[in-house]
Amino acid sequence: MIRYLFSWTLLASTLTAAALQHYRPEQQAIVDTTSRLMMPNKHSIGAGHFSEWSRDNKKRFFIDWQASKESEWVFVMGNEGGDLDSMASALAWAYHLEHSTNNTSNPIKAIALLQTSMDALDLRPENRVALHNSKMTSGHEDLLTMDELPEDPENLSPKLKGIVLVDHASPLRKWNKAKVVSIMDHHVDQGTAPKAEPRIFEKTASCTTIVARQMLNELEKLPEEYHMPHELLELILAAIAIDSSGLRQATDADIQTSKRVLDRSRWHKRDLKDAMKELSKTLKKAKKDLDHLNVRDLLRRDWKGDFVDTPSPRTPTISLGFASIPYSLDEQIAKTGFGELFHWFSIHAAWTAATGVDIDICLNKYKTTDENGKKRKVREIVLTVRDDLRIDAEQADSLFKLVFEALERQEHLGLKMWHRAEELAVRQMVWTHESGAGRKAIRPIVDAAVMGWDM
Ligand SMILES: [Mn+2]
Repeated sequence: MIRYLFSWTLLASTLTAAALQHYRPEQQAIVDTTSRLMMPNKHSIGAGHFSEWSRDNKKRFFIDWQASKESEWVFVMGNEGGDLDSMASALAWAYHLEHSTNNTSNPIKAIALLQTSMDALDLRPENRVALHNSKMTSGHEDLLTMDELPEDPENLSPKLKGIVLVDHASPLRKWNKAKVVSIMDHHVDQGTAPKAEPRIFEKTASCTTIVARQMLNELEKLPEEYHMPHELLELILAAIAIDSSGLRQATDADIQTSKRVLDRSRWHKRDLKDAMKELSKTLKKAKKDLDHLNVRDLLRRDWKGDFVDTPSPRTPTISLGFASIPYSLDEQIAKTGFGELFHWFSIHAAWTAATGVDIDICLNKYKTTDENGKKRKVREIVLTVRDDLRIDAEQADSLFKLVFEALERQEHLGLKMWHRAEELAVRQMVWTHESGAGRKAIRPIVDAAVMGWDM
């Protein structure tokens, strides 16, 4: 059965070490050397066909980059949250692009890019379990991550043949200059790249469903099918299973596609719903196993951010970040070295400084039981604004006030002051609420406020 893999390895990034010197981490997911997850240990090379392809694919990309042939490559990228859906979608489509065009007059070189740093992948234990089950190399060395890019995305993007977006609707600002050749997504269509092909938006539980269905449709039309490794099929099933809670919250497309994938996998004799339920149970259990993570890890684990344009002539773009953390602020404070409020805010400030974020919002959630024994789901919003990156103290004060008021105006959120709010410093605020609104709801409110900021 499924086992955890406790064998970590440090990335021996000899191929990219020189290039990384020219790399500007402040615009990127940062190269984090502090994570205690990166313990050097026994190296375990992936045994599967899929791992072999993935490693060879990455090697070929670095060799081509060194020879200034990056223009031959298509990047297939998921969103920067780097969850299992983004990872499986990107890997599946890159594999498909290469293999389906292999024996044609127009072979495509395609590589999956995971938009997190390599060690951030370990902050998602469910990804670790799924990759291990798919016999991938430990430490994710088969996969290309942001901290391994030999060039800044701003410079690299116009040189690439193109990018394929999976599991997000429009590219992050730093990829703006790349040609978007295809989009497959289950978020809201933002009208990006109207001529992309394929260009599919559909409300499925998992984006991997859309990618796998397209892949199988095209595969079945080929004069001769290429080899579809069972490790990839199982990775696809894992992504769909976790996003659909074992097909309990699935669309018809999720169900039909996972059936097609299952039929080609080693589990073809198993009942679809049983297999998916079991997968989901194992992965969800792994996903909850976060108690070993420190505050910095929790801040990085599920973080999404980008630049937002403002009408301000002085500061036309602001960097905005959103973390989702499944612990209360009190629990997080208890995890800090000193176990005190000041230490949480200093760890947080070190993270936003390193990431170059002007406004950072942490969305915490936790469960509690009230005096009547009733379970309640509580959420917190932590708002902070820095005055030492793109904006000065006066601008930061006005930006803080603007976002503060924009959030407090949302009566449906029912924001209440956090019980220790009076201990907070300037440009720090914490609220609690039980409205159920998560990042999908909060982010547009903050984005809209910042887009109207002019100072
Ligand atoms: Mn998704």
